[in-house]
Amino acid sequence: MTKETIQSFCNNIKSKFFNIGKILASRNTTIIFLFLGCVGCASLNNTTNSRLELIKKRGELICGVSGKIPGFSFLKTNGTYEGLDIDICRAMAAGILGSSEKVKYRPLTATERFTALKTGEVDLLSRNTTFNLSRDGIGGNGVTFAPVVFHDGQGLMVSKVSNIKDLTELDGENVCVGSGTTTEQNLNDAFLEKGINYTPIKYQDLNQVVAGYIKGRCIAMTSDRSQLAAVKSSFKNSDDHIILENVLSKEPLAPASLGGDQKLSDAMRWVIYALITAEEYGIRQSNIDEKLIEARNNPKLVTLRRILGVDGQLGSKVGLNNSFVVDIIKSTGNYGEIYERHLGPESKVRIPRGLNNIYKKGGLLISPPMK
Ligand SMILES: N[C@@H](CCC(=O)N[C@@H](CS)C(=O)NCC(=O)O)C(=O)O
Repeated sequence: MTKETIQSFCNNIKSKFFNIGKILASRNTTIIFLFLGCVGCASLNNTTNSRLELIKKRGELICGVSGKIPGFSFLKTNGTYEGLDIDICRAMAAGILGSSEKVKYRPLTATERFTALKTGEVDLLSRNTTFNLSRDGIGGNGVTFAPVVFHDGQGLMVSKVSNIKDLTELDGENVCVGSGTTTEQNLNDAFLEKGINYTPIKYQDLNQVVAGYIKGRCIAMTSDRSQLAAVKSSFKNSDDHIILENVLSKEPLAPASLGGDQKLSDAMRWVIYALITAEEYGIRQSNIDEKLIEARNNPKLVTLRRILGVDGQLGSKVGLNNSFVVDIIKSTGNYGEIYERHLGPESKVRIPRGLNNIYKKGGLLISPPMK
């Protein structure tokens, strides 16, 4: 194109826009305002467009879970789910919708989970999912993690008769592992670093890993230690198996939502923090009504009043009802109560709280201030 043709092309465009402007102005100036208004609407939509609104409109939360891990998420014979991950879904529903009953559970394999988030099949994952850089980053899976709900580590289980006491004794052996997991990668890293040769026998889900191990396809099975404890507890001859002392990795398990949705991730984050804060302040399912009366009657109880939504309107700042902490605690109890129910000494799985205690009791669970 010559300089002249570019010039005449530009003039042409300019005059066309000028003419359209004139026509619009002469016909009806309100059209211009409507047009500008719509531009405003579009950008407003972009900022309010969140899965959180969709969940509220639908009146139901769709939670992606495993469904196969006793103590975490397990489908009972009566068709209902139970476990720590399930109670996290129930707490989310109580916080977002005011009722812990408004949840639908979608069982997902490890490989299916991130696709299910991406396609919108589920609103969030509460599925023994390890928080790591590759999953968090936009260049990776691009999900947003809520605070960690269970600090785990990878382990190995062997039968007692194998006489294996340490992972170095697994040289030249087969190890059963689930694919699409951090477990697969950690196994490779840990064994490579120690110069141990092994053959991974890969399966799609936990049940298959266990079946492979029981059938003797491998001498050891590896997974998060919580899953190994859950599996071990489900064996009739539980004492015939041991979980080795070796911890191969850090596996901080956290709920996750699709990245780039601040409204939903804010809401999820503060539901988890509400569970932890409530434990810190001794707010329990059994005393929540008393605590609420106490807070309402005593203006000096500023912290309690804020947490329970008597003052401060904290919930509305993260897209939740101001009574969200009360709604959650009435439904599930605090984090400690959830833990005791599914993993405590009276439960079937029984995992000592250790790192999963609140910081005041030597654990890693801490909530930023609710203020
Ligand atoms: N925390 C690890 C592993 C979690 C995991 O999904 N493990 C496998 C078992 S090896 C699994 O699918 N477990 C539950 C199931 O089978 O539904 C991760 O996030 O990758």
